[in-house]
Amino acid sequence: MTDFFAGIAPVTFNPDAPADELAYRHYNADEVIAGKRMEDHLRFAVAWWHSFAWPGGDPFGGQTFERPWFGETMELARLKADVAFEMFAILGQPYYCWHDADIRPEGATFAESKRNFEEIIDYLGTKMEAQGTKLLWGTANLFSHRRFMSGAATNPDPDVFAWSAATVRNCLDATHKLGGENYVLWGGREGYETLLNTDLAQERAQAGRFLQMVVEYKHKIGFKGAILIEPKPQEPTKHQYDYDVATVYSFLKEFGLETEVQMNIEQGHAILAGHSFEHELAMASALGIFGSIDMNRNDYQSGWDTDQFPNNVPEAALAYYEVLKAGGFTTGGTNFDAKLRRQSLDPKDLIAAHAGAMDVCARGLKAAAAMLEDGGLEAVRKARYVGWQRPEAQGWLRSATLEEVASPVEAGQIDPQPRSGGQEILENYVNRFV
Ligand code: XLS
Ligand code: NI
Ligand code: NI
Repeated sequence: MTDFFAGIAPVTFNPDAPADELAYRHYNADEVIAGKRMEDHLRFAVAWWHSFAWPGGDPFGGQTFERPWFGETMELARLKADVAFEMFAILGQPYYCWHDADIRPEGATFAESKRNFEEIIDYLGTKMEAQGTKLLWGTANLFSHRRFMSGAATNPDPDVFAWSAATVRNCLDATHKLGGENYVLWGGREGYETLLNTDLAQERAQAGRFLQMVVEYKHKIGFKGAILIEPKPQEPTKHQYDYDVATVYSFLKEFGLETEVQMNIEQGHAILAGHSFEHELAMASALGIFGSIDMNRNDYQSGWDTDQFPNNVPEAALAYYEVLKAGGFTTGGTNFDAKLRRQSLDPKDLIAAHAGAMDVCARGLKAAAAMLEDGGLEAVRKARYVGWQRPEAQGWLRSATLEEVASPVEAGQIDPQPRSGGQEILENYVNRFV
């Protein structure tokens, strides 16, 4: 037992807790919403990197956090794990996620990094078993080290492609070993800064082959979890290949992977791409590739990935509305890929951030479930498309030619009459639930 969270009791559901007390005021793990326990709907996960590895730097200043486990030794890596699992015990969330680089010190050689990693994986395995915390997903950090500065799978240098393959293989093995439910690939530096030195077609082909190999390997080792791609339009590179859900889908189609790979959609990335979160969720669901979410928002004024904890209930409600409409999570969940603000120094800030975010999601989920049950939005949506029930209109979508569809118009039988979209009425409707 470390003393990092000394004096902080486990957070429990208590809607009447005094204002200054850490408590869940909305997240009640066992409460049944739309036929399922809240915990099983939301499937919360803590992200190791932001909470335990990030030192609090920004482009103008370095470390603000002073954590006793900072440093590149195995002993400190184990201390970091001890503290992480103490936080999991306080929060009681069922899952967590890691990158290899978050949990193990980098070695001088590939072999040394691998040894460090495998040792820590066993350490985590013991802790997971003792505590019952599960791995939502594992992933490889193929973007921080300078060897990845020009990309991982899309690097002009095939040696970096090979290094990346070896790294993903180890991370997939480890995820499998720990019973992880998904494996994520976020295209960290899979993109480019300038076309002046970039062969875009070559790099896309490399990325496609790489992903095929990952999927082949997943089947070879019998990993039953989902392979998830996490789209992001820019940052760190100016043009990321995995721009948004629609872009990734066309990429998957090109490489024959659209039934093998699903999406991990991050709210902040959706915003960077000029979309709303719910747009990206609805798009993934429409394309049959919805998987999981990273529930961290961006600031609407600054155009980068600020990775803030969610605190906007109406936004969360619209997001979970799409999640529920998509049938809810299967292997996926709600990962807080979110970091504290760099002035939030105290251990208590870490707990408050997660507990508050879980409450925001819980309120969003409850509102979403209530809207679905009420059926108001779905009834209006259905009525709006009712014309397509006409047999003639259905035929147009099946086999009619352009001239056949045109003929009733030519014959003066069709004269479209505009109808109100009723957006404000629907916005008022949503407002009743949030
Ligand atoms: C960065 C991404 C990253 C992924 C995991 O913007 O969100 O944190 O979730 O590599
Ligand atoms: Ni992100
Ligand atoms: Ni993310």
